[in-house]
Amino acid sequence: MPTIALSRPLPGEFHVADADVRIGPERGFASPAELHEFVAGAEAVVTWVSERVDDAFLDAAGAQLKVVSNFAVGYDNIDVDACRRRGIVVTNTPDAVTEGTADMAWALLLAAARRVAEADPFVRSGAWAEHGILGPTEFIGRPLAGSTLLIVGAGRIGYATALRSIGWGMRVLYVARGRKPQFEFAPLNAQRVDLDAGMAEADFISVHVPLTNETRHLIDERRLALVKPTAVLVSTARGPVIDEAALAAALQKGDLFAAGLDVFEDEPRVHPALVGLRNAVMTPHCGSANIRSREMMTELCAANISAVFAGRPPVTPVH
Ligand code: 8YV
Repeated sequence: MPTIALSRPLPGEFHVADADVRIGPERGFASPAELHEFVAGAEAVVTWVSERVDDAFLDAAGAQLKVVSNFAVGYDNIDVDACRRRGIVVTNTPDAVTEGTADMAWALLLAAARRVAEADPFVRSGAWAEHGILGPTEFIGRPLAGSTLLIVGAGRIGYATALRSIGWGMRVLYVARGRKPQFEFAPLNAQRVDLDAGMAEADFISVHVPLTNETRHLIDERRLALVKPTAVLVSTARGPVIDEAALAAALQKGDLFAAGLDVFEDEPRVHPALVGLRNAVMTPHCGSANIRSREMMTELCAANISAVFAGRPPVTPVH
């Protein structure tokens, strides 16, 4: 029987017929060496975004490895070329994460615009009781209705995030390498712009590009200088797409109103300058952490592995 190594326990039903399933610890392995030892001899592995799948991983797993099934839509943790060279199939979990991540983009956007992360400790700590009833100009946030939303990266999650803006009657701009009909037709009627123009025009900016050599520090000091001082920037993509130090400096100077981040350059560490900022709302890379998304991710990983074991094309291969 083939062995499947899940680097962590997964929520929901992971079912692959006639296979032994080996399950790693809830928090993952403390070091790559321990992970490498765990995957040795497996025909399939299910990996987490923080786990690097490179030549050292593949050597440790062994020549019998057929498929790397990443428990994520993003696969910047995987050396896809190294897998291809060895004839190993790589799969990811598109669609499954879409709704959960788009919800998180909105959770951050609303929290940042309406200063929720600042307001909560104000109430909880007793500071409100001490301060007294708020005056009419305190805890003022940014209005959403009728504002302009820029979607950077017009894939599935970008689209689902844009669709949610309809409730606020927002105008949608998008940045993509080519035109995206689904963005330009109803109900979004969005307009494609280049990134610099979009950054300058938007009231809300939501980042959804994958991490590649081209998107590393796509949002850097120069681009942050283009945004309106009233703008809100959120990212549920990958930390290194934004230059975190430059973002912290811009937030500190008031070059933008607020930011909401679910992803960071050196997870689980956060740039120290961000930690003290009251206009930064932060969550611990948990965009897809809603139960339906996570259960679908599990099922998709199992379906991809089952297909490869049966000699069929995987459901969601990474090319
Ligand atoms: C993570 C993600 O997989 O899908 C992605 O690319 O980043 C998330 O869904 C999840 O948070 C586990 O790390």
